[in-house]
Formats: sequence, structure tokens, C-alpha cells
Amino acid sequence: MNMSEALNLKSSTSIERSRIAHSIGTALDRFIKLNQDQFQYASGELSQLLRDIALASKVVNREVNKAGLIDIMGSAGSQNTGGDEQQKLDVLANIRFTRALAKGGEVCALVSEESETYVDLNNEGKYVIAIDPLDGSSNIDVNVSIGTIFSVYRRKSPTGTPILPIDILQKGSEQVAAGYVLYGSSTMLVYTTGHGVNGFTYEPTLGEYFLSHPDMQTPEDGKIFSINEGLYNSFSPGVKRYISHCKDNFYTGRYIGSLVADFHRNMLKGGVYIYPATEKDKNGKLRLMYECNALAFIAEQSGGAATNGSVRILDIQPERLHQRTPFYTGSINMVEQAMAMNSTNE
Ligand code: FBP
Repeated sequence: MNMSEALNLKSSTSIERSRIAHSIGTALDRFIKLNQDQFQYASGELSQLLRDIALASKVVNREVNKAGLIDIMGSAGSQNTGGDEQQKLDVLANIRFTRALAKGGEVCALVSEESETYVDLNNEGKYVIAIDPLDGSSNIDVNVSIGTIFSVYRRKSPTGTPILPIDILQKGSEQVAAGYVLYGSSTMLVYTTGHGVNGFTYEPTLGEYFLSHPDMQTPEDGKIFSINEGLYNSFSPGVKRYISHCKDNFYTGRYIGSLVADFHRNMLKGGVYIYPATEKDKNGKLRLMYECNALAFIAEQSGGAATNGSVRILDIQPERLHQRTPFYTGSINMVEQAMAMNSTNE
């Protein structure tokens, strides 16, 4: 097609298809608007809430990208509730997301890895958020992919009244939306509202996310296993048996040590991520409310699976804000196989 033909483009489809200007895809804002009627309580608040999360992630992305140039690397000199050393970027990301969600006004309470108790934001808010503002802390200072993980719930108590435990300690199956942001070679926002999973890639020169991975599907099977084998000696016989099975079948071992990055790769390529119970951490390391529930919702919405080794993550009733759980997630056949080997633990 030469320039004059291109300039004579008549119909919108021919313009859309013109190779002279590649289509950049649907902007996140437009996608949220176009799909708003899918939301159970579609009145714009959940849409705004998703926009607030996207905005905060752009600010965090900017800070993560220039971390080596400004003084935000290293420890913040404090510990979070789990006793993990807080990195400066952990604290910064927590402030950015809390501020954006407080300003938005849609959220009544926020559960965060970086806060001991939930943060009371606004009694008029209809939604409760559980968030891991920056996941993969051990990789922050070494420029390896890190992420943000979020879960959205509808409050149970009437708006305008004090927040109650029933508003906070909800099962993962009650999530109305969930997602993650991956700060990697490119930055992506992946989320679900219970109608499939869509991925958006950030275009920094336009400051906008664009639909790049519509209707993401986790392959039923794969050849990648992700587990910290450094903890091998503290694994159960069942987990050791599954690792041998993977090696006997020449599966590839891939473990970044950033849950979001390992989860994302396995969702695209097929694979299983396992953080099991260990002698040290009888309930595993990962947190149910702001790490596992969101990824379990996405796993299931993309045709994958997520369990604690015996039951569905989304069926677990949380008892404490920062409770931990073993986590098996990814390709459905691989999760089931790992569980089968785990259940015969002699
Ligand atoms: P945080 O960094 O948010 O505490 O998340 C936990 C995490 O870093 C996951 O991202 C990762 O998969 C896992 O812990 C790595 O743990 P380990 O170093 O014990 O393998």
C-alpha cells in the first residue's frame, strides 16, 4: 500500500487495518468502561477503584525503574508484621497505593502486608482491598522483576457504619476483582472481575496501559516447575517425590523468587509454582489474604488451579490478616499431580 492509497483510506476498518500506523490496542480506561456492565454492582465505583490501582502502579513503576539513581534502595530499617525486613521500596509502594485508594474514596478498609492491622480509609467506601504493595522484596535491589498483588472485596456491613471483621476476613471466593502488576522487562497489569483474565502492557511514553494479552489462558499442562529447592531438606516426602517426578520427566526448573514473575511465566507457558509447608514454616511462607487469594482467582479464571496442597485456596476461610498457607498453583494437571503425590506422604 503506498502513501496515496494510505491517505485515501475510506472506512474506519481500513483505517484500523492500515499498516502505516500500527494499532496500539484498547486502552485500559476504555476496556474498563466497555466491560463495566459485567460488574455485579456496576455503578462505576469498581471501575474507579481499578483506575486508582493502575495510577498508583504507574507511580511505583516510575520509582522502581529509577531505583538505582535515587536513594530508595535497601532496607527501611524496620520490619513488617511477618518479621520480614522492610525495604524502602516496600514502604514507598505501600504509601503510594494507600494514598491513591484513600483519595479515590471507594475503599473503606485496606489490608496490606506492610501494615499490622487493616487501615480504616473511609466508612462510606463500598470496597475492601487486600494488597501486597511490592512482592519479591528479596529481588528489589538486584533489578529482578517484582510485583504488586491486589484483591477486591465488597464490604458486608452497611456503608457509613464501622468496619467489621466480616468485612475483612472474607474467603477468596468472595473476591469481586483481583490482579497483579509485574514490574519486569515491560510493566504489565493483569486482572479479572470474574469474567476471564486480561493483560495490559504499560506504554511509558503515553503513560497508559493497553490491552496486549486478551483472555489469558493457563495451559492445562506444562514442563516448568518453580520451587525453592534450597529448602529441599525441609520438604515433605510427597513434595520431594513430585520434584523427582519433574526431574525424571526432564521438566525445566525455573524459580525467580518473585511470586508474581514466577506465576506470570507459568500462566503463559504452562507450569506449576509450589511454596509448600516446610519444617520451619509449617503453613508455608506466603500470605493467604494478599498473595495467594488474588493469584488463585486469576489462576482459576484462566483455566488453571490453586490449592494449599489439599483444598482450593478460594475456599479457605481466613482467621487472621497475615495468615500463611502452602501454595500450589498453575497448570491444572500439574497441580493435581503434585497434590496426588503430596497426599501419599509416607
Ligand atoms: P514478599 O517479598 O512480598 O514478602 O513475598 C514473598 C516472596 O518474596 C515471593 O515473592 C517469593 O515467591 C517468595 O517469597 C520467595 O521466598 P524464598 O526466598 O523463601 O524462596
